[in-house]
Amino acid sequence: MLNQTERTQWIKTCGSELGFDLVGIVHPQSLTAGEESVETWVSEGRHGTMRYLEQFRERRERLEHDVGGIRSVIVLGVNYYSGVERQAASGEGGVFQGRVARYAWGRDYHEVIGQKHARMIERLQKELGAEFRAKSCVDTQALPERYAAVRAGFGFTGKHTNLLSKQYGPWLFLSEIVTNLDLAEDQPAQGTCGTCVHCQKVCPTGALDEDYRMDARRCIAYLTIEYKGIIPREMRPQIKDWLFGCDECLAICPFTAHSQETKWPELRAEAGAGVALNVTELFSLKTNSAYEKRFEGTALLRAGRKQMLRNAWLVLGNSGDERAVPYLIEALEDSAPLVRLHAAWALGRFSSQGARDALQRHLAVEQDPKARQETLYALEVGPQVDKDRGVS
Ligand code: B12
Ligand code: SF4
Ligand code: SF4
Repeated sequence: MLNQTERTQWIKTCGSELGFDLVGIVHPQSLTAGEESVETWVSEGRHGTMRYLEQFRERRERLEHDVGGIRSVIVLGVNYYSGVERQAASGEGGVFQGRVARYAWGRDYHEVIGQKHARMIERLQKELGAEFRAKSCVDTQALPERYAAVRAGFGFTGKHTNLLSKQYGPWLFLSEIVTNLDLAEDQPAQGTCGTCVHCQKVCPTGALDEDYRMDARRCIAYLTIEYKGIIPREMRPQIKDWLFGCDECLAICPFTAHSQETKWPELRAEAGAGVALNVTELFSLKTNSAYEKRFEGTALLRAGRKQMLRNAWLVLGNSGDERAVPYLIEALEDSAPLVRLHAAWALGRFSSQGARDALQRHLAVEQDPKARQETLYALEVGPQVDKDRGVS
C-alpha cells in the first residue's frame, strides 16, 4: 500500500510516461481565489456572449457530484509549440492565406488530450481499485485552469493572462483529472512580467486593457471563434489576416525564448488544419456537412461554416488585393445574411469599378435589413478605406 507521497509520485510518473510535459497537484480549496476572479470577470460582462461561463458555480457543483467529492486536482500541461513563426500573409500567387492560431494547427487538443486522460484514468483505476473516482477535464469544465496551473507550480500568469512556463514559454495546453484521492499538493510557482508591456502594446484591438485581465469582447480569438454574430465594424480592419484565433500577444512575449518543439505529433501543423488556410478553398465547401468533413478532428469545427466564411471575407477585405474582388462578389449570393453582410463590407474596402458596381447591383436585391445597411455603408466609405491603408 503506497503512502500519500509515494502515491503522488507514482501518479506524476504515470502522467510523464503518457507524454504529459508537466504534472502537478493542487487541492480544490486552493482554487477559490481563481474561481472568484472568473466570477468577477463574468459579472463585469467581459465574457461577452460566452454564456456557459455564467453557470460556473452550478457546473462546478455538478463536477464535484460526479466525482463524489473532489480532494485533488491533477493538473497536466502539454507543450504544443511546433516551430514556424509566421506564415506569409494573403495574396501569394492568387492564393489568399488566412492565419490560424497555433493552438488549432494540429488535431483538436480536446480529443487528443481527452484520449490520453482516458488511458491515464484506466491505469490508475487498475492500480487503485474501486475506491478511485476521477473525471477528465479539458478546457470545458468549470475549473480556472490557468490559476490551477500556477498553484500546481507550472509558472505564473503573464499580463496577456496566459500561463508562462520557464520550461515551455506560453505554448501550453492545460487540463486536469479531478479525483477523490488525497494527494500531496505542490508549491505555487513565482514569477512576474516586471515592467514589460509588449503584449498590451501589440494587441491589435486593445483587449488587454488592464494588467493580467482582458476584455474578451475585443479579443480576436473571441471574435473569430466564440462569437457568432456581426463583428463590430471598428474591429474588422484590426483582425487583418487572422482567420481563426490570434497569437499576437503570445508571439511577442519574451518568454517564447523558452519554447521547445512539442513531443506530440498530433499537435503539429502537418497533422491537422495547418498554420494557414487558403481562404478561397472555403468556397468549395458549400454545405455545413462539407465543412465538417473537411475540418473533422480539428478545433476549426468550433466555428461553423458561416462564421468561418464571415472571417474569411474580412481577411480578403483586409488584404487590399484586387484579386479578392471576384470571390467577394460571389459571396454576396450566399444564403446567409451574416456572410453577405461581411462580404459587402469587404467589397467596400476596394474602390475599383467592379467592386462598386457589384455593391450597387446587390443593393437592389438585398432583403436583409442589416446586410442592406452594410451595403449602403460600403458604397459610401470605399475611398476612406484606401486612406486607412495609406493609399493616396
Ligand atoms: C474563456 C476562454 C477564452 C476567452 C477569454 C480569455 C481570457 N483571457 O479569459 C477567449 C476566447 C478570448 C480565449 C482566448 C484564448 N485562449 Co482560452 N480559454 C478560455 C477558458 C475556457 C476560460 C478562461 C476564463 O475563465 N477566463 C476568465 C478569466 C478571469 O480567468 P483566467 O483566464 O483563468 O484568469 C486568471 C488570471 O487572469 C489570474 N489573474 C486574474 N487577475 C490577476 C491579477 C494578478 C496580479 C495576477 C498575477 C493574476 C491574475 O487569475 C485568473 C483566475 O484563474 C480557458 C479554459 C479554462 N477552463 O480555464 C481557456 C484557456 C485559458 N485558453 C487557452 C488558449 C490557448 C487561448 C488562446 C491562446 C487561443 C488562441 N490563440 O486563439 C487565446 C489567448 C488569448 C489571451 N490573451 O488570453 C488556454 C491557455 C493556456 C495557457 N498557457 O495559459 C486555456 C487554459 C485552455 C486550455 N485548456 O489550455 N480563451
Ligand atoms: S489574442 Fe490577439 S486580440 Fe486577443 S488579447 Fe491577444 S493580441 Fe489581443
Ligand atoms: S509580453 Fe511581457 S508583459 Fe506580456 S506576458 Fe509576456 S512578459 Fe508579461
